[in-house]
Amino acid sequence: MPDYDQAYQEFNWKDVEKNFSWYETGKVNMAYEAIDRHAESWRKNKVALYYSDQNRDEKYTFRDLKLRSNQFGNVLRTIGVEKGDRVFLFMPRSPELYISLLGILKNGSIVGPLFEAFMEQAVRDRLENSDATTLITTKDLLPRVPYKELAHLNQIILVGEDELPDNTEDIKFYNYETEMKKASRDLEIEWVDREDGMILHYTSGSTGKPKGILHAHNAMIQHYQTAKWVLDLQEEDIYWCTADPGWVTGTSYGIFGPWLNGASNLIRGGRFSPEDWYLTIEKYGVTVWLSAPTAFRRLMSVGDNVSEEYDLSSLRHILSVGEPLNAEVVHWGMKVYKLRIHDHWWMTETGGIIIANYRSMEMKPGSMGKPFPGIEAAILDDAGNELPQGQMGKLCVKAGWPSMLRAVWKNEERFNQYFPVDGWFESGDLASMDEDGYFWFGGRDDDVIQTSGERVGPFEVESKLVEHPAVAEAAVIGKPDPVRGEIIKAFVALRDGYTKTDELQEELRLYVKQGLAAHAAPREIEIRDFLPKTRSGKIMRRVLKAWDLGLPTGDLSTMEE
Ligand code: 6R9
Repeated sequence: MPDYDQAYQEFNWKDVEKNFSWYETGKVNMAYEAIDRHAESWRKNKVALYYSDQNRDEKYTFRDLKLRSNQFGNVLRTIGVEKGDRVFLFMPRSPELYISLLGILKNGSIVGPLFEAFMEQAVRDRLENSDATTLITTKDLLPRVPYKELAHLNQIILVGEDELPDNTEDIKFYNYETEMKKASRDLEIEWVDREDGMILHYTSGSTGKPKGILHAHNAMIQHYQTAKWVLDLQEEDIYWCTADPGWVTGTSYGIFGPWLNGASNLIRGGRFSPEDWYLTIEKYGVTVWLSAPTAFRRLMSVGDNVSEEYDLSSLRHILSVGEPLNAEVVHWGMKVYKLRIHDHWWMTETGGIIIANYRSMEMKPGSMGKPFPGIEAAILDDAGNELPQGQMGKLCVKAGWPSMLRAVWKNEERFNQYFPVDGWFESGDLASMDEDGYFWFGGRDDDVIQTSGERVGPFEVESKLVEHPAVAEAAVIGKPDPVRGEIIKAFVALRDGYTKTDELQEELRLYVKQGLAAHAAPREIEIRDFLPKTRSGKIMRRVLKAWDLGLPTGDLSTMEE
C-alpha cells in the first residue's frame, strides 16, 4: 500500500472493479476470477495450492485447479444441482475440499462450509436452516449427518470412499472420485449477477440458533483489494493462512483474497503443534503468515527455544485476526520473529477486513489499526451520535462496503437489527478511537462489566494478566454482586512450568491493580487447565459465565473439544 493517508483520500472502490474481467465482459463468477483468469494467463503453471498433511504432500497449478473445478462443476450439473441451491461441505481440509468449493461456485450454487469437528446437532441446524440439497462429506463424518430427517437434502457425495451406502427414496449417494473420472474438463461456467448469493457462513450468537450470513459474488472487490494491501501479497510470496474454511477467515483470506491476487497458497491439514507449524514455515519458505491470537499465545507459551530450532527467516509479513492481539504478544513477536504482528479487525458479517495495521503504517501495539481506504468506521453512542475521541462506544461501519452481508438466511428481522441507526452497521463490539485515528478494541458489547459504577472492558484486564510471565491466557467476566452490581472474575490458564498457588493468585490480583486500576483488579481468580474456545480461537466468556453461575450455556456448536 502506498502512504496510508494518501491512499485513504484518493481511494475509490469503482477503480478496483477495473481489475476484474467482468468489468469488460459483464460475466461474473468468483471462481473464474480467482482461478480461471490466472489459468488463462502467464500464471497458468504457477503453483496455486500447496497442500500437505500427515499423509499427503501435493501441488496444484492454477491450470490444475481450473480443470478439476470444471470437472466438479460438471459433476454437480449432472446430478441436477442448480444455480442458487445450497451445497454444503463437511470434511477435513484436503485438496478435494478446495476443488469442490470452486466447482460449486462455478455452478452458480451457494457454498456452505462447515467445521469438520461439528457434531450432529450443529450439522442438523445448518443443513435444516439453509434447506441444503447437496452435501459433500466423508465416510467418517457421515454418521453425524442426520440425512434421513432432512427433507431438502437429497444427495450426498462421499470423498475417498469406494463402497457407498444404499440409495433410498430420499437420498442418493455418489462417489467423488468415480463422478470426477466421468466428468468433462470443459465447463460452461454459470455466469451470475454480482449480487447473487455466493457463500453462507453460519455464526453463533450468545442466544438462539446460529445465523446464516450470506455474501454475494460482489465481495470479491473487497477480498481482492484488502488481500493486496493488508496481506501485502506479492508475486513471489508463499502465503499461509492457518484458518479452516469453516471460519470466514479460512474462505475470505484462505481462498478468495490470495487467489484473486494470483498468489501461491499453502494449506496445512491436521492439528496445531508448535513444532509442526514452524517446520511448515521452514519447509515451504512461507513469506506471509496469517493466524490468530490464540495460536500466537500458544506459540509464546511453549518458550522461545522452540522457535530457535527452526529457520523462520523466509517470513516477511505476519498478521493476526479473530480476537484482541495483546500488546504483549506483539512485543514477543518482534523479539522472536523480528517482525511486527499486524492485527486487523473484521467479522463474518463484514465479509472482509474493515480496520487494519498496514505495513507502510506506524503501528501502536494493542491497537487494531485504521479503517481500510473506502471504508468509514465510527464510535457511536446508543442514539447514533459520534462519541469524542478516546471514549468507548459502539463500533459501527458506514453501510455499503463491497463485502457487506446481503442477508441473514430466512431471517430478515435479524438482518435489520444490524442496522439500528440509519446507514450504519452495528458490529456488537465496543471500541474507541484515539487522537491519531487508531481504533482500540474494548470487548463485545454484551461482555462489558459494570462494577461499582465503573465500566470495565474485559479485554483490558485480560491483556494486563497476559503480561504476567505466569499467564498463558486469561478470560474475564462480570459476576453479579449485590453490593457492587458486578465483580470482576478472571479465569486464567498458566504457562508451562507454573503451578497454581494461593500466592500466585494474590500476585496476579495485585499485578492488575498496580498496572491498571484498583477497580479493574479481579476479586476472584480461578486457575484452569484450559479456557473454552471457539474453533476459530475465541475465548467464550459467555460459557465461562454460564458455568460459573450454573446457567444454561446456549449454543455450543462452535466450541472446541
Ligand atoms: C474475522 C472474524 C468476529 C468477532 C468480532 C470481534 C472479534 C475479530 C478482532 C476481534 C479484537 C481483533 N475480533 N478480530 N477482536 N481484535 N483484531 O473473526 O470473524 O468469527 O465473525 O468474529 O471477533 O469481537 O466481532 P468472526
